[in-house]
Amino acid sequence: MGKLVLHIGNKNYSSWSFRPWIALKAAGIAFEEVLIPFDFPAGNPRFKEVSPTGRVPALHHGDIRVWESLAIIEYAADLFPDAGLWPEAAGDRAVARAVSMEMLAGFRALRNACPMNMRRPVGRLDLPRDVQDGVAEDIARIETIWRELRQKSGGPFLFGASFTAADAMFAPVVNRFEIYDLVTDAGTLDYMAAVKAHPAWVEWRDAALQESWIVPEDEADRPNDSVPLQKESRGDWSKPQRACISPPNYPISRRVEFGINTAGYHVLHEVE
Ligand SMILES: N[C@@H](CCC(=O)N[C@@H](CS)C(=O)NCC(=O)O)C(=O)O
Repeated sequence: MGKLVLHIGNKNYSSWSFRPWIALKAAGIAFEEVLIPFDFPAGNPRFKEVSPTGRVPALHHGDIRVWESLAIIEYAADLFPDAGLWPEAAGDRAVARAVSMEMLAGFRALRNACPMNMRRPVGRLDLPRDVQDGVAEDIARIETIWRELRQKSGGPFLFGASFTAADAMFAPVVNRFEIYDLVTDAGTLDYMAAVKAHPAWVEWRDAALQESWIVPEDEADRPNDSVPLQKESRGDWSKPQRACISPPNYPISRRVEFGINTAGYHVLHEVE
């Protein structure tokens, strides 16, 4: 069997890349990873070379190209039926696929307002009321899924002792719940702790923390256009991580360097 090559985006931000990556890792399936960073304002043109949608993740296996996170997981499960990507019992497998599909197709309010961000310090967002309501609805449904499945399986993961593809599909939500301080339920926090302790999670997170790219659109705390740019002296930054990029909606004459520090997100410098 030829090697599997998984093309992914930044580990700090790319929630869809994270899903098949952690599913394959946790199942012990060997693959090579190619990281293509989101370091261009209008998306990286290399995404189009590896994926027909111009989006990552994308899996290459010889001549075969598979895009869409869940399709990648299904392809791997076809290749490695004994790897335990899905739960063993047919009924459990059906439910695992159903909740994975819910994740793939839904929870848009949460996904839009609260992007995955492995290095963001924990802190609540000040969201407009209508956005908050949508996010709260998504959180309630996800907590119900997690609670019911773990009650039935005995946990610590959704389908019992092993981390499955369903856990992988929700892994980025664990990060969102944590960094935006969205949940307090003991069972939810217990599930999050189990996922975060998984060696595959730790490996991804540690690599994410080494990255220096800043993607303004994925920084929930970014200043928006109605807020005047906050200029800061570079000297004030004890350990700045910065990238010379501009959001796509900024006129080219207002190219800016962005930076992030423990207090959050700031514009460092405006480039003429
Ligand atoms: N439904 C797709 C979503 C893929 C997706 O939106 N990927 C993002 C990264 S997390 C992307 O490639 N964005 C680049 C762009 O939109 O230019 C999947 O499940 O794989």
